[in-house]
Amino acid sequence: MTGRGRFAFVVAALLAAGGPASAHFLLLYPGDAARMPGGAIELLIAFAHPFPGAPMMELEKPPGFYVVRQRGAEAKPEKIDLTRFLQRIDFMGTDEKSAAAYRAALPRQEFRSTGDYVFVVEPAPFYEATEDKYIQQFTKTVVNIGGVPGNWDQDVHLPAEIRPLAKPYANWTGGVFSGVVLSDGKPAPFAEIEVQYMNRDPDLAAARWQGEPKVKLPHPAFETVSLRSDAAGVFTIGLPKAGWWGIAALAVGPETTFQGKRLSQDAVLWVQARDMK
Ligand SMILES: [Cu+2]
Repeated sequence: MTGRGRFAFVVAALLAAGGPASAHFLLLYPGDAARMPGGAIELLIAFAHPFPGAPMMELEKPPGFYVVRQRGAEAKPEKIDLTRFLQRIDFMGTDEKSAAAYRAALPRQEFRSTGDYVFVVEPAPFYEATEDKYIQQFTKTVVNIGGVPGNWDQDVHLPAEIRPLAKPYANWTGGVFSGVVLSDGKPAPFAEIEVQYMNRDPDLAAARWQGEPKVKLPHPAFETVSLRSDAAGVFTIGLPKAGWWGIAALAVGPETTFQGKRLSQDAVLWVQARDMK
């Protein structure tokens, strides 16, 4: 191939693959984050590109899946292991290719009390062949039941973690959201952060994305919003559209190698915005 031909081929191949380093996000999706007591909670755990909805990546059964809950301001937070509820499914991407993911239908009686429930997934490192490295995304989604706040702002002591500076489950569309990127519990200055909007909601029963995309990109650069934390590890993003926003701070964890290859220990936090109406 000529230089130009080869360039065109490489570009086409990269576009077909969704780009070499297109932002990966571990999904920890609970439906609505702010809920009333009594409803069933079902979570989806999948390794995805939430804006385009494809490709889906094969997710190994996560070794860590738990909730840290605080039922009322005076109660002590308690950690409950949830790995026994993990049920393997095949989740279909928007490219009509599916990959292993997990569903967890949680017992109603555990979620009757008001307060905060910080759900956490600690996955095994995932080998990303296109980058010849491992990715391990420590992921949190905070659910509130009944409006009484609890431990939403308390760390769960992950190697890579985002500490919310606002309730992650009570954000208006058009507002801003702030957090602190933590590496082993300490603020991570100038950390690379990627943000993606979940452009379709998952349909858990059908194990695929539902409906049409909610927004159209004006330009490919908008698929992933990129920013850095400041000198104190703090970042702020806007939430211009109702729905779920994934925030990933890349390679902030202390481990940098796994099985002789590079390892990126990322921190992911999911935030839901809801319309004023
Ligand atoms: Cu990717």
